[in-house]
Amino acid sequence: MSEDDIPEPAAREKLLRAKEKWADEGRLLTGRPDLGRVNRLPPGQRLVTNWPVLDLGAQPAISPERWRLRVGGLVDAPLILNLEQFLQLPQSEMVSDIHCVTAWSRYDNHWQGVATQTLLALVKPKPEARYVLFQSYDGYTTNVALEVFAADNALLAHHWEGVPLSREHGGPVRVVIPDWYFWKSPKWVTRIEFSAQDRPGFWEVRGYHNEGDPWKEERYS
Ligand SMILES: Nc1nc2c(c(=O)[nH]1)N[C@H]1C(S)=C(S)[C@@H](COP(=O)(O)O)O[C@H]1N2
Ligand SMILES: [Mo]
Repeated sequence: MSEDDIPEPAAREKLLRAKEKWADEGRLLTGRPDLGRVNRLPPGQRLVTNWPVLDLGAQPAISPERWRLRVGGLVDAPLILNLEQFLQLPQSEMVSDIHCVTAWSRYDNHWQGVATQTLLALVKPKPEARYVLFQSYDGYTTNVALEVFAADNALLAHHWEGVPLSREHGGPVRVVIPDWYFWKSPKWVTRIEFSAQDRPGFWEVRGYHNEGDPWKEERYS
């Protein structure tokens, strides 16, 4: 697929309708949240060992030369980085589980990238900044509260299992916020904006929960 390819409007509409229907019907809800995180596998999830690909159908081809990260909004020091500059920031390695709202989970993913805490120390959010909105090269957006962004297991990843993150999984750089369902982890991320007001993202305006804690089954709003 070239970077200019967009999914057939009909196919994309079908996907959106199907997902909105899930939200309407409350599909996959067990009604038995695991608030104490007694189980490693959250309620209603099943374990997979492959890594499914989920997106809106367009996987933008962002060459390393073309990729940019813009961080702005309510911060003291907004920044624009190219990939080379991004790779020169202090690097972190993390291991975490993935929980997708479509009910698959994948354990022990090894990530390399830049911790969100590293980024926060650089851009210095203003005291009024309470929310974060991510924007991606495919037009996808998603929102999290600042404290969720700042979790010590959250990062902007460029390697998975020792290899560069593939295009289908969001390379060159995607966000990983393992405490929440994976729709809160944008692929092909290019913009991070801090604000005083929360702004719901792509799935959040289509019936998905504004937060997304898998142990609380925060699948739909
Ligand atoms: N840019 C972008 N990021 C995205 C999506 C998307 O459509 N576009 N889909 C989200 C959803 S719903 C899921 S489950 C995960 C899937 O990531 P994966 O394809 O690497 O498994 O990406 C999330 N991030
Ligand atoms: Mo998802």
